[in-house]
Amino acid sequence: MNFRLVSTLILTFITFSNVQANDSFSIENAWIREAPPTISTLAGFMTLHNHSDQALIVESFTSPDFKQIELHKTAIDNGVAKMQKQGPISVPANQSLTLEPGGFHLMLIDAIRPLKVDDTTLVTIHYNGHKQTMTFSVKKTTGTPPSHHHHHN
Ligand SMILES: [Cu+2]
Repeated sequence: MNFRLVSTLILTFITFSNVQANDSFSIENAWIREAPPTISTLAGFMTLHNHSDQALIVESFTSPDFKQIELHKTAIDNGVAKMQKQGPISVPANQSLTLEPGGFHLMLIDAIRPLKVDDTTLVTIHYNGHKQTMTFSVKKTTGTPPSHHHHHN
């Protein structure tokens, strides 16, 4: 059986358990925080598991539904949450990186179509000179409101 077909079958199967994987890494709980329709820049989260024996260098992200995607990190500076754009990040061999509210997140900039709760979007992860497309689901906001997630350059 051809390798591409096998990976497609595996990917299709595990999407239902909320884990998506390829030979190098898997992602778990890939979600985008719902925002009011007037807000076109959204925050995305996931846990990235590198289950290979080499560093996973995540270079960039793209999606057909957003003009641009950046990797950000929220840090508290003098009591104020500020987001900093990150360059390519390295997840060491057999380690994980969690993107979660208050820490690392994807900044999905300028949505091309409105996304509501339960909608999904495809995000392509560019890593180690390869790419892998994963599905993110839009979920309701939990915890702190996304007030600091306005558009910024
Ligand atoms: Cu951000």
